[in-house]
Amino acid sequence: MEGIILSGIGGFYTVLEDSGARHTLRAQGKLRRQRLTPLVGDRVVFRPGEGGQHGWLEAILPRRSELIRPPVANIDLIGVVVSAGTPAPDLLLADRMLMFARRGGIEAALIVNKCDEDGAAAEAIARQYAGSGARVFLTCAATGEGVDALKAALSGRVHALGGQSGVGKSSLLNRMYGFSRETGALSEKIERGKNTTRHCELIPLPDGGMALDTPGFSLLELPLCDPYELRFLVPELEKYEGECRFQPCAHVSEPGCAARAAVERGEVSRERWSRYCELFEDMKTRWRERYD
Ligand SMILES: Nc1nc2c(ncn2[C@@H]2O[C@H](COP(=O)(O)OP(=O)(O)OP(=O)(O)O)[C@@H](O)[C@H]2O)c(=O)[nH]1
Ligand SMILES: [Mg+2]
Ligand SMILES: [Zn+2]
Repeated sequence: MEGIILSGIGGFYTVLEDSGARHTLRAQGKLRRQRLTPLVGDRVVFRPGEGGQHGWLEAILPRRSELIRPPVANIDLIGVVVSAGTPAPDLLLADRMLMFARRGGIEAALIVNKCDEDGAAAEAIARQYAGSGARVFLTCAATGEGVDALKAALSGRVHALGGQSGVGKSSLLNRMYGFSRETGALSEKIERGKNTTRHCELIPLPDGGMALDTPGFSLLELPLCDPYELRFLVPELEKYEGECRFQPCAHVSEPGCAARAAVERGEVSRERWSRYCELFEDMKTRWRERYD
């Protein structure tokens, strides 16, 4: 039989069969020995259990896409959620997530939530990302503002919301789809670890799409690569490929850099560019030390 993994908790996977039936499965030892970790969103081949017993997950079908954080397979679109108020937006994290998505060929959207807390900050973030290739949405899960436009863009697609804890991922899903997923104030999450989403969960929607709620995170390291490859993951900079005096040009501090000139003219966001430079320098160090 074939189905899709909706969730995986403590080694037990809930799989939705195409007919609508749900099954509880464990991964066969074969998969573990091959170090194949099933991900939420995976299409799998399985043998159902009998008499109240769990069944066995036998094979993972080829993935259309794959992300590490959040750990999900086969999504069409990742919504990178940041808050315009609290928690203070970690835009370096958002940039890394966008780079991951681009590397994996997954469409990305930037969702600036909690616009009610600081409208001016929300607008400023939106401006930074205007050339990023990600569609930008300004939302307020508390009042519902901007949520319809987001819902329309996600309609019929397999989409995950990811980002820091407390930015309102679960709240946005509740608002868009009438779910009652647990949400909680940041202070509760930090102090008592309460009301936080702990597992990735895929939720089929009536419009044929699927929504994924994922746990918040704050650490994300880009996979090791030649630092000169990073420039292809930043659409604003990639636009100037081949126009710089030196080739290849990292668009960091080279003289005669066309991308850098565009930053000076105000055509490329200076904030986005400086964060890219930071990521480039980090990667340069990791690349140099890769055999240590
Ligand atoms: N003012 C305001 N508060 C919001 C908004 N959206 C969510 N919140 C609140 O922010 C807190 C965190 O929301 P959650 O939906 O739990 O955040 P999350 O991103 O799912 O967090 P994790 O599950 O820990 O990753 C809750 O107290 C929400 O009520 C918003 O647009 N405006
Ligand atoms: Mg949540
Ligand atoms: Zn350049």
